[in-house]
This record gives sequence, C-alpha cells and structure tokens, in this order.
Amino acid sequence: MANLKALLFDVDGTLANTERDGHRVAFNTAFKEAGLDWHWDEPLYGALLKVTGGKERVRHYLEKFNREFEKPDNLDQFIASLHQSKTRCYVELLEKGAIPLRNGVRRLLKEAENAGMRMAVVTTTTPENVAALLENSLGHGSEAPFEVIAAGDVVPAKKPAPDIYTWAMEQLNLKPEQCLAVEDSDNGLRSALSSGVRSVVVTVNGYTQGESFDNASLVVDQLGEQPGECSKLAGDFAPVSIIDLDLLKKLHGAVWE
Ligand code: XBP
Ligand code: MG
Repeated sequence: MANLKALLFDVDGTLANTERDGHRVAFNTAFKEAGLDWHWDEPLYGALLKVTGGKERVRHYLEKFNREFEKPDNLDQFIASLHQSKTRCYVELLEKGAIPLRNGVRRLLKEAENAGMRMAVVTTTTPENVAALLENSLGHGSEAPFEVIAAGDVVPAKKPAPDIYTWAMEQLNLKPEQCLAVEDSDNGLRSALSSGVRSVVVTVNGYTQGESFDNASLVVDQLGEQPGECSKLAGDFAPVSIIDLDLLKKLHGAVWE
C-alpha cells in the first residue's frame, strides 16, 4: 500500500470558480481595452475551455470561431500582449474580492497544513493569478503551505499533457504513487492520470459537470465545509459526506493497494 505524501491541487474550477466570473470577464475587458469587438459569452467560453491556457485559448478562438479577423504579422506578440492585459484585469478582479474559494477548500487546506501534509499547486494558469487568488482569499503569505507552485509556461505542453504534474512531482522529489490530485475537469484528470497519479478526486462545477470522469477515483459536487454537504457523483468509494484528510488517505490506500 502506498503512503500518501502530498496533495496536488488544481486551481481554476477547483480552488475557486474562476472561469465564468473571473478569466472570462477579464478576457472581455482586455479585448475592449485593445479596441477589439470580440465578446466571449458564457456558452462560447464553455466551448473555448476545451483548450487550456489563456494564450492558447485566444489562438484557438481565432482559428475556430473568428476566422474573418485579419491577423497581425506578429500574432504571437499580439496574443502575448493581449494576455498580459487580461492577467492584469483578472488580478484586479481578485483584489476586489470578486471570486471566493469553493466550499470546503479553506477547511481542507488548513487541515492538511496542520497535519504536516505536503502540498503543491498544479495549474496551467499564470503564476501571478495563483498568487493573487491565494493572497486575496486566504490572506498575505498564503502561498507558504504550498511547497511548489507549478504554473503557466514552466512547461510548454499544458494539460491534458502530463508535463505540469511530472514537473511538480520532480520538484517535490515524490513519485506518482505518493501523490493525490484534486481536479475539476476532464483535461485536468487526464493530465494527472497520464503523469502516473492514480488517485484523483474530481470536484465538478457548472462548466465541467457534463464531462465524463471514467477513471477518476471519486467524483463529488464539492469538498464540503460541514459533514453532509458533499455528494458523491461517481466512484466505488462510499459513503462520502465531506472530503477530509482521513478520507483522502483511505481513498489513496484503496487505489494503490
Ligand atoms: C485553467 C486554464 C487557464 C485559465 C486561464 O487552468 O486552462 O488557462 O483558464 O488562465 P487549471 P491563463 O484548471 O489547470 O488551473 O489565462 O493565465 O492561462
Ligand atoms: Mg481546473
């Protein structure tokens, strides 16, 4: 049986519902600031979420949804500068307190920290976004419980590629059988599984609830702040009323036994 040594947390959609009311809104503000008439409404953004990474998502939008836009010669630079404005707008939203953590996240992070469990962030989003989310929701210095922040362009291939998980585990000097991932999307689940991490808890959200999570260890609607708040949607592991450290250890043991 493999002992659980670290929890690996995805950010967008997992720690907070940042996509619809955060990234999407920030993209639209950045488009307006740049004098573009582009607007990403909620359904369009849901379709665009299939591609991870903000810069990659803008490129995908131009290829699939806005082919008539006359691309500048320096397209890479154009997208990079648009994305920089988007990051600034997103951080401003977080500073206004626009996006709270999901139910139960604060509790589980505290419980894991108190128990001395090692933790890392494993995300495709930009590092500034992670720092701003943690700082504005948990307070100053709240990156501290995370030994590693694996984020953004540190690896070229974003989720669902395994690279960001592999990179994070290398930094922690741990093997996949020592880690459990918490994710919210099919792209994130596939990334974790293909890196060798087999115990993965998925907490679905509005954008991902229709996805199929066939190889997840456990799929729930939320972590839950109080016992009884969390409902199991799929997985052999039962019963589940809250996702706490004890349950994660048992789940991990069952996956690797
Ligand atoms: C989600 C993503 C990110 C964000 C936008 O990452 O795919 O691209 O949507 O952030 P995860 P950036 O679920 O792995 O946290 O614009 O900074 O890429
Ligand atoms: Mg996610």
